[in-house]
Amino acid sequence: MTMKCDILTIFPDIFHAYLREGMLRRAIRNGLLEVRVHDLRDFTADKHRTVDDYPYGGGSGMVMKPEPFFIGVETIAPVRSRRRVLMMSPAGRKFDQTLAKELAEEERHLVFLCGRYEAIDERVRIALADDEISIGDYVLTGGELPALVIIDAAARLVPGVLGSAHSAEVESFTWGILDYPHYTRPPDYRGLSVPEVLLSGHHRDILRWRRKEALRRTLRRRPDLIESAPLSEEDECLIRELKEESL
Ligand code: 9D3
Repeated sequence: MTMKCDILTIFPDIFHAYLREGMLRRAIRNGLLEVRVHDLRDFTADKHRTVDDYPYGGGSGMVMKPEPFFIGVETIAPVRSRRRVLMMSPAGRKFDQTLAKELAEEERHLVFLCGRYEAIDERVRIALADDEISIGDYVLTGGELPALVIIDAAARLVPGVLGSAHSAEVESFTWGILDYPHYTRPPDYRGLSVPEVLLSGHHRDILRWRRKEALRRTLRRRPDLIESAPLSEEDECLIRELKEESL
């Protein structure tokens, strides 16, 4: 299964550098990910290739015109049933791992609409967008980084993109909780030692230690995640231990 992405933006160059490196580059080379970046100005009709205009009703800031988005989407993905239009917007649904998984499994072309300036004309949201997505409660200068964040998070979940032994197994281990602490050589660095259990070679003890440390971190830093994480009987037992040790 290939993930197919089309991006509409006034800054196409932003995408190319990131997509040329690392795991996404490999995914593209292996045909597991297709990304086409389109310049929104190519879908304007006037001499100045205008993409923004003054807001009706007044106020500060410019608004992105609807026409380039409509013409762009209808040109690059003309059949409605074969596309899913994702509008990048600070007012959208908060992006999370569940949505990343859903997009990784999407059969339709994913069309990312990236805005700049103050806003995108409301008719784009009403008549063109299927989803409106935010990556979090902080203010960016446009939708390009959000589109890259979403593509990055979803693409690594496409089967074959991550090394296959790695992906499913390891991620189900820590799904919904924080990761355990990791160490590599040397065993002592500037007096900071690697926990003995990791050098012991006792695989069951190591698994138990990792799970407990992951739960410890989660209880300390993100207790909200514990509520919704899928926890086993053994996890509940480890949590009781941690609470007796007062974390
Ligand atoms: C007070 C009005 N501002 C909304 C918070 C206007 C505004 C600021 C920044 C409108 C758009 C932007 C640019 N941001 C995005 O396009 C964006 C975004 C973001 O800023 N944060 C998190 N997710 C996203 S998705 C698109």
